Amino acid sequence: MDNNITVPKKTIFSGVQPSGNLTIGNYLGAIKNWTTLQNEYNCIYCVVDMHAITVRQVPADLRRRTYETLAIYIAAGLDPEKNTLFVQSHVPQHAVLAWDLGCFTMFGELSRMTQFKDKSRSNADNINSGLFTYPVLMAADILLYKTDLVPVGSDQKQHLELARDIAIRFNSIFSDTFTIPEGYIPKTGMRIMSLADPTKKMSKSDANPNASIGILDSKDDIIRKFKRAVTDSDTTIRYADGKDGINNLMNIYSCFTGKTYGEIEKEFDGRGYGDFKLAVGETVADSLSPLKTKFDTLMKDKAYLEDIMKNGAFSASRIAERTVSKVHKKLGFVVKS
Ligand code: AQP
Repeated sequence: MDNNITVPKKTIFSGVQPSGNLTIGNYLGAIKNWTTLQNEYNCIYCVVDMHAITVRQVPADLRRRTYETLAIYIAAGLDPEKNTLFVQSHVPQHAVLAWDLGCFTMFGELSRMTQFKDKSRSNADNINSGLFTYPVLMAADILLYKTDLVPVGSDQKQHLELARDIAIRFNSIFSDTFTIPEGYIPKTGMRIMSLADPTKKMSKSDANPNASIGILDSKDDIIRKFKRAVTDSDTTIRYADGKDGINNLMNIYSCFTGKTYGEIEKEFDGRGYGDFKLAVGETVADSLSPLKTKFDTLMKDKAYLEDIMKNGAFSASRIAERTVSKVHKKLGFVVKS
């Protein structure tokens, strides 16, 4: 029996838009889970700046947040030696493949995307075609790297399903080209909701600063925002239908402490919402504190961050170029001599 057979690691791809101050939704729904995957998988994590411009950005803020997002990845525990970390616009094949895939994506499919509908409502003065074709660029991001698994929050499930449909469609027309990606959606932290309206997801671009908890918020701000979190008029801390605000706080508390809902209910038996909100605020702030310290150190060393961006883009480009040239051959494009 041959004991030297090594099974190639599966590839994981994911990213966050530098479109605002990253929230605990981005942390619990995405980044925190990525850190548990880096030893077992071939991980590629991108700062998706091209996605961010589907909504108007202030250029200086976008630039700063791109550095910050990369620094948060590393501060959260992603080792640049083990993961490919890069900035999307540094690998132009993302845009090239997005164009190709757009020609295999139906208008009706994009019209059904709930994020497009939500963002059109919140950006009524700027419903640009990039906002509409956002899922095609996301499909290109994923399919460029032969991605097996995509760890995203449940809010991105619909986009991931579309990426799979596009890949299956392309493969069935042109023979096997793309790996069909699977979702890797965490059981806990799946969907962190807004503190101002717990029926809506927490978003970094929410205009109301009290609706979200930023990963880099100060302890005082975190506690203050949790104290103001919208809850119901009941007084007992229990997870139940119709208690969206408390359910959300229990989910957040559970993600940071590892406690089950039953354990949380027991811990706060006979105590009021005020006590519970304070405990959630303190726990979240204390848990994020080491990340913030590391982030501050990293942000003082731009050259280090730029080095990581450069190395990451180099590794990513090598794979992306191969995929694009394969796709172009299949499409019938003349290969550049
Ligand atoms: N509230 C959330 N709960 C769980 N997961 C979430 N994610 C985002 N919000 C939540 C996950 O974070 C990853 C990166 O998201 P993104 O930046 O690419 O886009 P998004 O989903 O649109 O995130 P935001 O914060 O809502 O950004 P804006 O406000 O700019 O649109 C994804 O894996 C997502 O699932």
